[in-house]
Amino acid sequence: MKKALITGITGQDGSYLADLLLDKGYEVHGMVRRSSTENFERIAHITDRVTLHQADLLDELSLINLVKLVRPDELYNLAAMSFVPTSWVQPVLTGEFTAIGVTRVLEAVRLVDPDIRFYQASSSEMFGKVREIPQNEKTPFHPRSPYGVAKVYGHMITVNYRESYNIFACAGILFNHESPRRGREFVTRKISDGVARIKLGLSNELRLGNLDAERDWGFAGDYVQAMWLMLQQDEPDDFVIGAEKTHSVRHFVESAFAVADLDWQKYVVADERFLRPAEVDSLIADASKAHKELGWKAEVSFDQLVEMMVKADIDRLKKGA
Ligand code: NAP
Ligand code: G4F
Repeated sequence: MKKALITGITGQDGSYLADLLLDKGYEVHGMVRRSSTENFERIAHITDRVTLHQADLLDELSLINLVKLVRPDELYNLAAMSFVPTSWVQPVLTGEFTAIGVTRVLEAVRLVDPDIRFYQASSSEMFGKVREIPQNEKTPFHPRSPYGVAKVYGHMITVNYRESYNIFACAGILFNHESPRRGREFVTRKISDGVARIKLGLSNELRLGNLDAERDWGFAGDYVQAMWLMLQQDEPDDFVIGAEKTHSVRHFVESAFAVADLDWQKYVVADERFLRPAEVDSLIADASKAHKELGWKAEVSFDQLVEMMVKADIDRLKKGA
């Protein structure tokens, strides 16, 4: 039985990846940080099938001890401060988690067992003010937020540990991926939750920022498959993972309100508080390398994703959750 260790198991991707690895027969271990209240909502359905351990991206010794204790075959580093607007409010902490945290995890791998296969959650935010359309593995980076800058560091240190120490380290450059388990502050979930509240009479407006921004959105359940595939290859490498279609936030809004038979223009209010100091205007992936070498492609379409998220939020709110 193969053993996997997931940092960030309580997050959206960590929970889908744990589901996938359990289905594949892995022994799954998850790293969680200490909190005064438990935050296991997304993994509630599998807490009896995974082993959770406390450690923190800020604490090197806790990471070394964790890797020593678990001795995984594969380590998926998904933990990070992942919300772009917060990265302007807490730029130093974002760097500690999302940039230096990657080095701390890699050091734990190098010191304890350099044969552990390592996955780093890199991001399309690294492309930022894009230098070419669509974006592939060779597109230069131009991040537009402290989060994007931190992810560039995490990406390059992963490449560097592969080149310096021959560690099987891969980085997946993932474009935006969403689901009913997405954090409610991210725009897609904010919209699906907002539509559900309006539909059920719990709210009468949805306040949003830049409706013109364009993202390449896919379903998180599809994207964790790509993470696993990267660690099953003969050689470590980096891959762009995306749906290869871009849509504006406005189009997501229109589609989500349409699922609930509502006219979005009656409810959406422009709110400057949600504008960013510097914006990533438009992202679209060229995932041809992943198609060719991993045999991966996005299965869930944009329309299916929007419908899945809106219906899940309506069902959840009807149950009073
Ligand atoms: P998420 O839902 O925000 O989950 C982040 C996870 O990191 C949570 O489990 C969180 O734990 C954990 N974490 C944060 N700081 C930590 C620390 N100091 N020590 C230990 N754990 C810590 O993010 P996601 O959407 O699943 O994304 C997973 C990864 O992929 C992130 O690195 C993100 O930056 C990256 N990424 C995401 C996307 C996307 O579209 N979703 C695209 C590209 C890259 P708590 O539950 O305790 O907060
Ligand atoms: O949903 P978002 O907050 O995601 P963003 O900034 O693209 O980042 C996500 O995807 C990255 C991959 O490219 C990940 F690395 C990162 O961890 C995260 O998962 O915002 C998407 C777009 C932005 O252009 C934003 O300006 O939606 C626009 N937007 C408009 N109104 C809003 C809002 N975003 C949020 N969060 N809230 C709004 O009210």
